[in-house]
Amino acid sequence: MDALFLGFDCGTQSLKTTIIDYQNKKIIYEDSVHYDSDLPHYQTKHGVLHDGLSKTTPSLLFAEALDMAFERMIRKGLDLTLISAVSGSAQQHGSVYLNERGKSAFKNLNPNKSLKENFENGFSKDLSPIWMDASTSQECLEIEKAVGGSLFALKETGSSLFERFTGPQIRKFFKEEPASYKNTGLISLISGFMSSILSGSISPIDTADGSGMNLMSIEKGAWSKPFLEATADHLLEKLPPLSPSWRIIGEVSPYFTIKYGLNPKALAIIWSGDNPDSLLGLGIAESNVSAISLGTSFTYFGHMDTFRFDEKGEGHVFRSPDGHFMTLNCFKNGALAIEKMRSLYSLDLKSFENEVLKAKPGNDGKLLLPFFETEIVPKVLEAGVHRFHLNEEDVPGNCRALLEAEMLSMKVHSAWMGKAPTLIYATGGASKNKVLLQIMADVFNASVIERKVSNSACLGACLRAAYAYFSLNAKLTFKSLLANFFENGQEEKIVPKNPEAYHALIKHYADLEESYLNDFALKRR
Ligand code: XUL
Repeated sequence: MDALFLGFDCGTQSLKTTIIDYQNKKIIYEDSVHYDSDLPHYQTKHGVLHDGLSKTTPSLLFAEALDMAFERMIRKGLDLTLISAVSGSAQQHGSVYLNERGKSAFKNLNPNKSLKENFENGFSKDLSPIWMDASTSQECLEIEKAVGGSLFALKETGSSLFERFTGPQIRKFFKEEPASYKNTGLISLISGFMSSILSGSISPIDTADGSGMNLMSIEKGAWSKPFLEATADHLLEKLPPLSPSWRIIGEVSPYFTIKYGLNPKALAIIWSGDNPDSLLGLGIAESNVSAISLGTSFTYFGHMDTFRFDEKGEGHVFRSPDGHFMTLNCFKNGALAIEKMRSLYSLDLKSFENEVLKAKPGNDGKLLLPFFETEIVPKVLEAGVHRFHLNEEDVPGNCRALLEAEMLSMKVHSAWMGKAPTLIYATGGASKNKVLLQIMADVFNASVIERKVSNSACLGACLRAAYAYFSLNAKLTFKSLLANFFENGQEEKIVPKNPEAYHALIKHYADLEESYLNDFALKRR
């Protein structure tokens, strides 16, 4: 019998479900529960309750969405006795706060009630702060000061202090609602909460998602004493343990077997974060392969065998779900900037690509800094497009300069990782733009393959579940697991054609960006 694996992705706006048939390399089911439209009583907007800088989602919503996802599988006639293992991904950083009642609910889930009823009155804080929250600047400063500076934070946790990270969020709760903090029996990530429901026990937090908390020693994969102490009193008592991302927690909770006919022998695998799982879902478990997600913003995913960090603190280093390390750099001026450039010259996508092709690779040294919007990497606080040796009237020059700048910036800001990729998987809407992919191949001097994966986080969760399941009986590597599932070698490969056109330009771009940022910093003094 073929083994089927069930994976979820508890995202910002929806809970997605995927089932894969691993042996036949097939996704056999995909669905999503949309929080705003399917669970309107929580009154979320795009999955979120907005209150100034504070961005939250009711924790009960996640539990209710899980029931709904199972109800839909049953309605579609799926036979859940065929599932061998279950796991999931969740939006990173978001936290769930349970009181003693909620903490003990996992092992006694009553199948005659809904998950919502099982967890009612089970929270010491009803709202989960999520990754969009930016209300903890003060707490970031306090923690940074207490531990001795941002360089130590980078070395110890893989990231400097960020508002959306869980530690600063916990500190804010501890300071503002001390009595509720005291009544908290368990603080988990959204991934840990969901994993606890599915396994019917208190699930550990996996070290990949745990890396997004500013609480974990990234090299040791263990809670960091100085960070625990700097964050809140008695924090260790309230946190679950940490564990690798392939941990089998046990068999699934009887709640799901009795209520939905899920295979009682199905294994509940620890959940992880959406970005770590996306790395697997894109097929990456080795350091010479990277992925670039070309969405509204562009995200660079890198894999590292050993821990390194970016001294500038622009990106993040997480544990990867295969036990190594990964990096994530988000560039806001991605497809959004291309759209703005197209509207500046009234070009549809095809004519934009034609304009780019009129100028030659390297653009005769014409460059632009593409900050149509403020930027995350590098940190740019004021929007503005800046041209060098380039006139605004030069349409081909501007169109090419934008795509080259986007790729040059990624190259420059991933250089700290040490090892350059020889293969890049391009994914997301703009990966259809073959002109952009050719520039990517040339700038990185790497082959580029378009990866058509609709939900890499869900797929990554299924693949992690498959790894844990198969590892019970055979010695397996993530690399071989991924190679068996993805039809590697069948896809069209874009190879570098003009890498030499960018050798000098990479340095020019880096110098230009640095001098622009220095000037800007001087002006603001
Ligand atoms: C990563 C981050 C987001 C969320 C989105 O650091 O904040 O990508 O994981 O779900």
